[in-house]
Amino acid sequence: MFEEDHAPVTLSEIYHQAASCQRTIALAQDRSSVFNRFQPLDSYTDIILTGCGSSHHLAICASFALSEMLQRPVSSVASSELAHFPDHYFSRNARPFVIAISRSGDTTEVRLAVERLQADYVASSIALTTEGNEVAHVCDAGIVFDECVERSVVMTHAFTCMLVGLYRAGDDFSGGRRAEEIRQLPRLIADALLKTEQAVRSIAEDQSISRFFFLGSGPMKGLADECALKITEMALDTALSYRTLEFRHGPKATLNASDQVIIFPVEAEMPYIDDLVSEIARIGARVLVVAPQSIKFSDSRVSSLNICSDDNPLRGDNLLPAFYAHFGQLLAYWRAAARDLNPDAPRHLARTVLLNV
Ligand code: F1P
Repeated sequence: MFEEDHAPVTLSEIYHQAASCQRTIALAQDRSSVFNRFQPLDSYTDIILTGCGSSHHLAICASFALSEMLQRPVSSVASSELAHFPDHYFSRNARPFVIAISRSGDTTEVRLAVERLQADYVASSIALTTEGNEVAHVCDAGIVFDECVERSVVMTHAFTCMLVGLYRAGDDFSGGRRAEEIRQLPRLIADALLKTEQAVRSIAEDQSISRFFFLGSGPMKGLADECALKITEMALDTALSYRTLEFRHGPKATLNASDQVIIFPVEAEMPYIDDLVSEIARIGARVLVVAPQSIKFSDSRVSSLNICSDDNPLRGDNLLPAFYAHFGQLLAYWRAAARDLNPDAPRHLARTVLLNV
């Protein structure tokens, strides 16, 4: 039986993310010397981020910010895919730079992916972890984000910190053009946490909602995936994630009036959001559009949430996932609480997932 007072770990880590992220930014200068060992980045044919679960999701988000900052394609692939199908992702003469992400630092598939890419492509690699040593041990260099070591089973503030650490590294490589925006992230998050909690609790506690759909494209797909994973892990509820417009290509067929759809729109798709939400509302499902500006919708089943307390200083979509990460964490936490589940102890889950190899 869940009792709020007895399950403080996950919630306190969620609430700690503004402070730990502030620390990530303070430490970024020292950490950039580790990234600088891999200069010049032009010597690599590919830059690829990899991880499992939440680490994979933050890799998806980061890959879009890094592509923009480095002005070249940066991709992200789940570690189990890279370990087992590397030639699908690289040409024969590739020389990749691999950024291997793992909160625990010990996840087997992440280590296997790095080892495979070293063996097949003489890949260079850096490990981003918060503790552990299996992944760092096989990489050429490592950065330990010890400001966000977690006791919770599910990843929360480590997601935000490692993502912000990657934003800073990418921005340092490209002349610091977005440093001021990144510097504002901890304040934005600190200002938003309570507002977000108030907004998500009514949804979390609404027992008439049977399923959650999270929609996002580009950098927001990693965020949508992460929100769905948080609900799945903490609240053991059905939560699915789709690319925003892909939702209309099939998944929409299953929609019911008891579903809650949450959309993180990107600028490029704003012209289509009105039609999409009307289509969903016509079926009877509820829609929440989370955006950095308030949007008015005529249908009472559609609402928008702007968690930014004043003018949004973040340009474009690419830095928003770190700002929004706490949304899914708080929604999942309070959904678990509403279902009498202890978010600190999700069933069948371990903090570190290992394979017998
Ligand atoms: C991340 C991960 C989490 C998941 C679970 C097991 O692994 O898969 O996403 O919530 O707790 O671990 P890592 O970041 O430690 O490699």
